[in-house]
Amino acid sequence: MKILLVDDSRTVRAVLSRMLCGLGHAVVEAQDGSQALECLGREPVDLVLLDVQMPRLDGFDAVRRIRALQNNRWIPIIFLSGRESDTDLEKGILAGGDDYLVKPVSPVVLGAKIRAMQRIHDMQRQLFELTERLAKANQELAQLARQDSLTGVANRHHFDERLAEELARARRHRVPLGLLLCDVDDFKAYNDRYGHPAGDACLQRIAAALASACRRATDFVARYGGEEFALILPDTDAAGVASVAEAARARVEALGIPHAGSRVSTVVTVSLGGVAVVPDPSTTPALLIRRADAALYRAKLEGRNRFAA
Ligand code: GH3
Ligand code: MG
Ligand code: MG
Ligand code: MG
Repeated sequence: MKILLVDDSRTVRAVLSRMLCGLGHAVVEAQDGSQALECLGREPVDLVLLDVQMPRLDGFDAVRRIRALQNNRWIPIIFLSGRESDTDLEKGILAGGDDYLVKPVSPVVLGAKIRAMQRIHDMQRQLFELTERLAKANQELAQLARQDSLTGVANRHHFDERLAEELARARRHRVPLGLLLCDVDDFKAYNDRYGHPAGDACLQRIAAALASACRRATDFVARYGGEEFALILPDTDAAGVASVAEAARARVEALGIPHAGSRVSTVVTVSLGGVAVVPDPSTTPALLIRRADAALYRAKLEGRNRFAA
């Protein structure tokens, strides 16, 4: 352990320092409370041995200042006092010390007391590391909970959250909000012919193609359902929605995934329905989805592999 030894007597420091080194610890010395504080600000130590009677800042005041200085990181502090006094012992503990020994102290007692503190200190470190790992795991979990596990794009839950947020933002700033719904054409036939695992792989490539069709960092792709995707396009008017839709359609087609069972092409294609609105107070997420879905239905009716608004 790295121990900060605080005592105004040079002789005492010399004796204790030798004792601590003999016990296998590294020692940093300070001759009063303010020097101790300076030292703690400069370098981290694992334990403080603190004299009580010292000029300027005494041990009791020093301990209060040390505790105030450390926000939530505990460091063991043992008083090494010249006075055997129950009142001082109580005062020292109340001020924030962890133990109170009387000088002269035997190496055996000092070693054992340090060992006890070391145990708590280690436990604290483990707890700290565990807390950090837990926080990181929680973050990862939160991320996973918003992600579609097959395609890696946002899931339905995340989509619902984002759509509500973007709708509120568009209303506040009186700017248009675009929404696209995208459905794979004749996908049942694709699964039937190539198998479900190939269908899954196909969905993964389509998700990536849709993401690559988004030009702005604020555009947002989600898996809306089985073989349906949704794109939220903030600050995008009808012309912008049509242009992203065409880019998305073209990119999926350009993947060139063979689809012999398709009624409209030789490769996998998608149909898209879109809407763009400057929302007013009556515009709800459900209304936007309903309108995009109606447009998607028209795109299907009009022959698939196309966009309708
Ligand atoms: P349409 O052009 O009218 O959209 O025809 P479709 O065959 O795509 O429409 P339908 O809704 O009848 O079929 C959707 C298919 O998508 C059926 C379902 O098995 C498949 N599907 C949904 N989710 C998944 C998935 O996660 N993986 C795979 N492989 N297939 C899926
Ligand atoms: Mg002293
Ligand atoms: Mg569908
Ligand atoms: Mg479909």
